[in-house]
Amino acid sequence: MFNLILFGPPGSGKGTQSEKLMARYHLRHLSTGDLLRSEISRQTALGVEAKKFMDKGQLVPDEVVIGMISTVLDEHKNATGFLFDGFPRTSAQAEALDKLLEFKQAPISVMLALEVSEDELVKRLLKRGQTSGRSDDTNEQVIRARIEEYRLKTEAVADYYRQFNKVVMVKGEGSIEEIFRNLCQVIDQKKKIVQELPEPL
Ligand code: B4P
Repeated sequence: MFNLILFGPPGSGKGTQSEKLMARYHLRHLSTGDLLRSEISRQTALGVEAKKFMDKGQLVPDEVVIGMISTVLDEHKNATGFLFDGFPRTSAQAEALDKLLEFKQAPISVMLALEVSEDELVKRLLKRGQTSGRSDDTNEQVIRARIEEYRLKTEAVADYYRQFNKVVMVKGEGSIEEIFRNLCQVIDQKKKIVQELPEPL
């Protein structure tokens, strides 16, 4: 099983690159942002609660997100690997994910961290806001609050995986194709290493 995390600030290209990576590597895409937006559009109790936080640019509470991920992992027991997009976003989520994956004896293989300047992030998200209908993309104050949440609570998640030597930084500015090629290069290398490892006893 090959599990990877696509990491980076809001607007760094996680959703965009996930679409392409999923098609190439046949991984199951698991985007907490998409899952939460689906709960919102179905007006479930979870969605109503999550919307209050998302509209302000804040992270949704850990217990809500972890419960949601645990359910999806259970629903896809036979997946050949997962691409985690936008999760984990706090150290508590990272620890919970490791525990969930421990049962499957399938730890995270690599975290790919996209690096993009703040000005570029704001520009991209405001542009997406013109067409996406996403309320969290239309207001610059909310966008800046999301970036601030990232700096305060999410950036530390990279440090968590760094202690296991799992983080690879990738430049997230340039053309979408160019960034995709760089991501694929890292994945192909890592996959080769994983395939060469002996099966667990
Ligand atoms: P997410 O849905 O995860 O989305 P995001 O971080 O806003 O953006 P993403 O990084 O995927 O966007 P992309 O760059 O692809 O989160 C939304 C909210 O949900 C969070 O604020 C939070 O409230 C909540 N949430 C989600 N997960 C959570 C969790 N685990 N815990 C708690 N709360 C959680 O796209 C941005 C734009 O850039 C696009 O328009 C794209 O076309 C463009 N773009 C991409 N690559 C480009 C490039 N190379 N050049 C130019 N433009 C590019």
